[in-house]
Amino acid sequence: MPLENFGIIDSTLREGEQFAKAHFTTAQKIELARQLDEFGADYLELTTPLASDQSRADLEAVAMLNLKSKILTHVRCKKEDVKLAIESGVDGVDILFGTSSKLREFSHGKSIDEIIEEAVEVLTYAKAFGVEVRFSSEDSFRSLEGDLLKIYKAVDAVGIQRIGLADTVGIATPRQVYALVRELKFRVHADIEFHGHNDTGCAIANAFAALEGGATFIDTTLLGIGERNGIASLGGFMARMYASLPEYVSHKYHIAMIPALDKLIADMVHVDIPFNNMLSGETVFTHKAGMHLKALLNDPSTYEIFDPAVFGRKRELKVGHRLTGWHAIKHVADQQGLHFGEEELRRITHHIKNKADAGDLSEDEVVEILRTWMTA
Ligand code: HCA
Ligand code: CU
Repeated sequence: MPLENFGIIDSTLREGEQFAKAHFTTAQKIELARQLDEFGADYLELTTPLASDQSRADLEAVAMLNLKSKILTHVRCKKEDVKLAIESGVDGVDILFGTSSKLREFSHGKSIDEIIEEAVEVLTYAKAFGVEVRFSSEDSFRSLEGDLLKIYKAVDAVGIQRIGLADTVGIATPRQVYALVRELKFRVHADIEFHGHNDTGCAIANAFAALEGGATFIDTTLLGIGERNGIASLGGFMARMYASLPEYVSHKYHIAMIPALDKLIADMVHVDIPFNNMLSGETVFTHKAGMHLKALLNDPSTYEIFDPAVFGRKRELKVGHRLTGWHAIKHVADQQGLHFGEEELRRITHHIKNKADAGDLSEDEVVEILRTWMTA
């Protein structure tokens, strides 16, 4: 399956609002919508207008911005929800129904045939308004495959735009996602969307596997915020896709915006960007071990799949520690205009390693050692 032609449905303003620490003001929602639009998100999904009066007003305000990103809202499979969504001015509705045995037993108590009957009725109703319609089965990966396929075939026959698979509890593995999407791809005409939670750290891998299986839309949020530990992050997913399809991704999306977008959301929800966060984490372009530094100084692609400059970041070399090597020390010395022979550099490096056994040295301290050595 070709991976090109995938699109982003960013749900920072819906799934992201379900993050424990999120509470967006109207101004923040507008700011996020504008920034995500500038980034190039194909769709933005917002909280249902039924959530609260302010949610409804905010949805209307964002829908009125006339962004390039299409505006979706996420509603229950009910006509009154669809009606209110459409009155709010959205381009499409994302309709959700729980299909797993757990949700059927403990949440809405409906049989598969009842789900199909209601879904077909509501989807037909929504479609008649001329908006885009998506149907998704909550907790798809703990639903029986036969049930899912039966439901999807029935809703596909209505002629909707997208069918969604949701790994609501983050239990799916990449192989399972690939297999289910592929199976579905043979049976439905609608585009396939994947929404995956990150409870076991598989959200991005699962999203990628969904695309390999033939899905074309992936749900993301900034920094991955959402229920519990969230879903696939926009930045992480872009890192994955840029590694696979650099031209397509950099042409379609403003990937240089990712670190700033991550910072924007981190500030809004009062968290730090995790140190290891793809593309925007503090240490993700920092290299340390002597062997890495040596090769990297010859050619950065030895230990980097991305040029940090593409994301407005800088490569950092950490040299003042016991894992350092003489090539790295030579690099620092050369930058200072201090030139030593190899034997001497090896002795200096040995000295620095000994000192650093007691704790890392700053670059200034390394420079100081080099200067003193020169004049000694
Ligand atoms: C929710 C559930 C959901 C829906 C996903 C979807 C999930 O919080 O309402 O509509 O595709 O993870 O199942 O986010
Ligand atoms: Cu979710």
